[in-house]
Amino acid sequence: MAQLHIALAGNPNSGKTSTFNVLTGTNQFVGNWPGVTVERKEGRYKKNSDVTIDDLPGIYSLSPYSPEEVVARDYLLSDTPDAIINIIDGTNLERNLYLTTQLIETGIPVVVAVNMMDIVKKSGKQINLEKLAYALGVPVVGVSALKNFGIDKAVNEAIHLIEKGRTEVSFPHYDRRLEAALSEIEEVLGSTVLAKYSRFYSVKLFERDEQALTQLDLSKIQQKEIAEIVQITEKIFGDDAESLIINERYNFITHLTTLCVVNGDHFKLSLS
Ligand code: BGO
Repeated sequence: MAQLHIALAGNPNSGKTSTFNVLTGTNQFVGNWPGVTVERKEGRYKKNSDVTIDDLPGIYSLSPYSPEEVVARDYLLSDTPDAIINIIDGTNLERNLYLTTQLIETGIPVVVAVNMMDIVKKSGKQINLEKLAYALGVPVVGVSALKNFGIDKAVNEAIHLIEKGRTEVSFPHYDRRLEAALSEIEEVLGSTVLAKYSRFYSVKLFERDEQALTQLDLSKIQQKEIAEIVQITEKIFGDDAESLIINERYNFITHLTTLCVVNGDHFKLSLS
């Protein structure tokens, strides 16, 4: 079997380091990402040396606003791991799912590992992982890095996704007027980007992301057409493009959590 690369991605404090340590034990290499003083950690999976685990820096978003975000994004879009395990803090789902929506948009196979399940269970909160998986369109596994449960299952899910190969990827779905604009941008991009990255770049170009604009080296005509699409959509929504995407991500996440989470208090109330 060829060496498989699985990246761990997540917010700071989501439990990435703890997960990485459980997966790799002492089998770790620590260095820096090229050109920046951001720590880079890589290790072999203890239970299968054909699998390399790359620990990405803790990030909240894939915008190019911090060295950590730039490093993570460059790695995902150029070195491209075979799969991503997205570690999210189950006690703080809403905030953590913001990055999840962006990771899924990279087109790289994603497994979501909902960490801190030991705390979630004690709190009485219930997260319906099956529903979450269905609504996100990716496998979701409940884990606790502290108690070492579920983590191997997350890796096995990732390996399974890699072996299965690319099937139709479903992305978080936004307001239909925004979706129409994103499809138009994808059309303008055509073969400028690999098909698997076209959703990611259409969203980034909609946001007027400087790094995406520089990287893609678009023709003047493409730039003009995309600028027009963005301006028209901003007029329709009466909001600027970047805020619009942020709002739509949060609308999607609110819908998800309403569907998948029952808080301990609500549960008790409904019984009384
Ligand atoms: C401290 N369950 C519980 N209960 N805690 C967890 C779990 C889990 O599944 N996973 C991680 N933690 P990192 P990033 C700490 O360090 O892996 C805890 O940033 C403390 N430290 O032990 O570092 C983990 O790499 C003193 O907690 O996250 C750590 O993503 C008191 O979550 C924290 C209490 O995990 C962050 C906790 C001196």
